[in-house]
Amino acid sequence: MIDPHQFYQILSGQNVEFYSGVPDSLLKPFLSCLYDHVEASNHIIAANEGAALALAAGYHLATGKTPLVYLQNSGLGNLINPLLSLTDKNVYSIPVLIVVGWRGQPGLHDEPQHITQGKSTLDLLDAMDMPYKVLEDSESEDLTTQMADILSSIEQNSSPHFLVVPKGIFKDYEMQQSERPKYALKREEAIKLIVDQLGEEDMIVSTTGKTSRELFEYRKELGQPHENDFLTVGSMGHANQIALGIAINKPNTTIYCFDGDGAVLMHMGSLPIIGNVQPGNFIHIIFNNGSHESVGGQPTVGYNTDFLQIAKASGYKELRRVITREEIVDTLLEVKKLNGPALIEVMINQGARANLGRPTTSTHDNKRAFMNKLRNR
Ligand SMILES: Cc1ncc(C[n+]2csc(CCOP(=O)(O)OP(=O)(O)O)c2C)c(N)n1
Repeated sequence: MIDPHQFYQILSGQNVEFYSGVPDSLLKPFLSCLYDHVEASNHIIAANEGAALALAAGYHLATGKTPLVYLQNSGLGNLINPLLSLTDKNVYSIPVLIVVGWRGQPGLHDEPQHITQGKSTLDLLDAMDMPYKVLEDSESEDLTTQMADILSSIEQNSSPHFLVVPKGIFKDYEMQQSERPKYALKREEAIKLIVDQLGEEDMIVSTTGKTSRELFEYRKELGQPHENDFLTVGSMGHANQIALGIAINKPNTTIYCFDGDGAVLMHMGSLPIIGNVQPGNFIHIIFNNGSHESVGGQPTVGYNTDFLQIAKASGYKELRRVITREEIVDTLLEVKKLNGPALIEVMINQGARANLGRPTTSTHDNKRAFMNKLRNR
């Protein structure tokens, strides 16, 4: 296995000094190491993968140097626009090393949202005429030579080059800087409290990552079916627009969107769309733990972002920020009687159970049950 600190030292020894990306669980050891060793102005966790590449392009324009962009292969869709219309050799020809975590690699078991993405990752790179190398477990000397070859080819061609990282390549890395709890609850406790306040007719669209997993497990614990919940297992950042599409077309049903701060930041332009459509039956709940908790806890700018002011300026009608159990319960009971769109920001700590499971029903069953429940309303 590759020591992430050694990998970082190899890169910095070859003048890679600027890093930007959206975190991925497969890259977690390397990203934790960057978080510990790179000063904040040279490591920017971006809103989405395309934004990370644009930031990196700006760095190159300002310095002439080669930046590194990192992402999970789920983020290739967000990356491709600036990849092909900004950094591509036929446009501005910007040198950049792009490190991609390879979820859903053929032959390895993974969740449904990673299957097609994983199968087509290398084909997509081929189709876009992008040079790539699949990172192999190598000794440090070997790795130094490999990275030197890749970086010199990037500089010679002045264009992007991918490094695809399979599962389990990096050794563990213990992050030195760790978050201290600031708030009363973790996400799972807050989700349980909120679900307890909802009625049999209320429907939920939950965001990507552990939010959906915790919601699924809570229904199981309660002995309830999963038919009220649409679990957005992939498509990070889009849960609130799925919820909006439902809210517009089922005006007699209250639609709750359980969102994450990282997910909202990823496609924040969606908030003014909700505010302008003005669905009275839409209650948007952001679980703000200031991090991409589901993929390793890398920080977002969530704790420093005033989501309430943004939602207000976007046209939301009701705005609440809650921290304690009592505030959550009282606010839910109050807001469900009002006309939306409403935003409730739940300020929470990082953290999740180590034994948290994954949905055991299929995505197809989830969709069918959810649609059946909505029918005839
Ligand atoms: C487009 C895209 N980029 C990255 C990922 C990997 N990913 C899955 S969950 C997640 C973090 C989500 O953060 P947030 O919305 O704040 O929720 P939290 O995990 O903190 O509850 C990331 C980065 C993804 N699934 N899709």
